Amino acid sequence: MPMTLVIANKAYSSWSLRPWILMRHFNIAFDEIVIPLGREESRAEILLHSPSGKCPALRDGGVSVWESLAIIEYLAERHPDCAIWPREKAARAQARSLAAEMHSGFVGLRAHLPMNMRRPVRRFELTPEAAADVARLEQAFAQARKEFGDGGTFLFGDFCAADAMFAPVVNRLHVYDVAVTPPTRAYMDAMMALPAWLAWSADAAAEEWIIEKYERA
Ligand SMILES: N[C@@H](CCC(=O)N[C@@H](CS)C(=O)NCC(=O)O)C(=O)O
Repeated sequence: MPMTLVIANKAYSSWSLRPWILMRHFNIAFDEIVIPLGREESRAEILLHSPSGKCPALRDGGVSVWESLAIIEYLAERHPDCAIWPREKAARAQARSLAAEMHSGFVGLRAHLPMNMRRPVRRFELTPEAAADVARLEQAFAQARKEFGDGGTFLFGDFCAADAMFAPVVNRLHVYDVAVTPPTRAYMDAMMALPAWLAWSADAAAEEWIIEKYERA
């Protein structure tokens, strides 16, 4: 029986995008349940699948996992055949550090520039906190690419869990037309050309739900 991934709106749910793009990219079979946020019944519906009341959540038979990063670790254990984390120890350590940094940080960017897959590209002034986050992102991307990126176009060469964690950031940098260096732009373009990215974007474009608070920026 395939696993079930419970996610929120594809237009807005950055945390949902992370495990989804990873599973799709690695051809890991799953069914999905989309629970649109912002309705009276949203929380009760999510709680049926996720004890935290937040998406994403993964169900694998009797196993239940929530929190995006825990889901990614579960997938890596379940599919040792897929290079979900880089195979090489030093690369893997850095990839895990970056994934954890993304999971717990970049609050200025996340709060100021919500992910919005349908937003037309339009410049939006950054707060100092968001600008500092962008500077750190670019530094982190450049370091990973320099040390470990030789074999491909992603942070550690081939697409891996660290890239999945940064996928929503790529949307933010793109749609808010953030000024970035050419290597960061090349990384963004590689991400946005992935079949899994295009599939998520198409589904997001087809969604009818609009949540005003994510449309203000
Ligand atoms: N730390 C969680 C964050 C999950 C999260 O905040 N999900 C949002 C959607 S992007 C959510 O479910 N919000 C529902 C709510 O807060 O009521 C993770 O990494 O999975």
